Amino acid sequence: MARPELRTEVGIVGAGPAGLVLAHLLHLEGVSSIVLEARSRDYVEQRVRAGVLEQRTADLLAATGVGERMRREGLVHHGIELRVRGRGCRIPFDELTGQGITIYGQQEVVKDLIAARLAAGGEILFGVQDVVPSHFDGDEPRIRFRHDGEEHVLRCDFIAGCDGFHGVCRDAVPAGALRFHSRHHPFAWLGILAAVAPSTEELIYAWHDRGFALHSMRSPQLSRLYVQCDPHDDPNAWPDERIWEELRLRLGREGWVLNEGPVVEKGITEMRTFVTEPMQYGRMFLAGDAVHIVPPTGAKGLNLAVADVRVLAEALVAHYRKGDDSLLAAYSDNCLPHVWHTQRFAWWMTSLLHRFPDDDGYRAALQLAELDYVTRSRAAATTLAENYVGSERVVPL
Ligand code: RFL
Ligand code: PHB
Repeated sequence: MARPELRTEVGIVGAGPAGLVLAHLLHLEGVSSIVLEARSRDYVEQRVRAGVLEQRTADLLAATGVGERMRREGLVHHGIELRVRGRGCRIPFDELTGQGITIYGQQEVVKDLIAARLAAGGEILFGVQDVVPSHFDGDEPRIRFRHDGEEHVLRCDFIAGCDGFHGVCRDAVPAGALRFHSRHHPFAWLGILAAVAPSTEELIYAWHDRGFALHSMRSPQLSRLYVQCDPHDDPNAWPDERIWEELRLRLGREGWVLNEGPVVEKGITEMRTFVTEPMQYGRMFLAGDAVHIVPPTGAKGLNLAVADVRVLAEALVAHYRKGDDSLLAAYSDNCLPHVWHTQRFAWWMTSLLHRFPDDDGYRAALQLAELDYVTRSRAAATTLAENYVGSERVVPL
């Protein structure tokens, strides 16, 4: 039996960083929304993903009242180390750019945003099924879905498709209206979360003959580490001892000891590059991983999702406050320059640091020369630093 219809101004699909930040920003400006999320609250609050917040992202969370725990528990870093065949070189972000990054798990950001939305009386429906957005080519978009075994229809003025790469909103747009750019990389990351104090104060990105490795962290008691692996590898082929051995080899530096401890989470992440153009169709606006994926080497996905929804929130607020739809019409054009700049940086970091299976030695030699240049030249180091910490949003020329 169909239940009474629900109504809101902006129907948001997905309670990841994009959907939750959008709902929060709209609420602060008096625009109503309902968030529909396929997973349970517990699941989205435990999903281990990103860890690096650009200064702009951290500043936005703080300025909009959801940064209190991040300020207390987040780790502010002022640089990273590039470690090449056992030699380390620090890229001092603060000295080169005056900015830093904050290490704070994506799931912590998600927890803080959910708590803030619910405390403010916001509606997030978890565990919804069979979400079908429709009628967004006209003035009365709808989202059909099932919740607790009942059919519902959410009527709204606009739909925000924030449902990630595997969501339904992008695919609901008529065939041919969007263009896709997609690349698969010939490697993947095996990531672990280990209950042990990090062996480093700042992140270490390592180039090694055996492949890339990354030492990150989540807290003074929790290390997050990655090794480059084959995209077809079975995680079972990577028992803990093999992972630690690769990490010791790839991250190794004389006099430096890698702390090892119980592995509490393990997973393989494929490396994908993906961009959708345009990012809108009628009254459907797509944001975050639903429209673009960057390989994780530049630590940008979450930050890019937040950058999109800032533009979208401003455009929706202009519609409701001033009856001005010009920013909505220009949403995609206003986002894409920043999306492509971010793609370029993530591609550059990825190409610089990974071993390519078909390399006959030429690519590795170029990578080593480039890494040498980045560590010798202040200009080259600044290029890395200013992209990593995240510039102001790149706007159309
Ligand atoms: P999300 O986080 O995927 O959220 C989408 C939400 O939509 C829900 N959903 C649906 N809901 C209703 N109906 C449906 N049909 C639905 N289909 C899906 C999903 O359950 C989910 O809750 O996308 P969003 O919000 O765009 O956020 C993007 C980020 O999650 C992503 O870009 C980052 O995690 C990428 N990333 C990193 N980004 C950074 O900025 N810094 C990093 O250090 C960083 N490290 C990483 C990363 C991603 C990684 N993995 C696992 C892909 C490290 C890794 C290993
Ligand atoms: C992480 O902490 O999970 C992390 C850090 C840096 C990256 C990617 C992931 O480039």
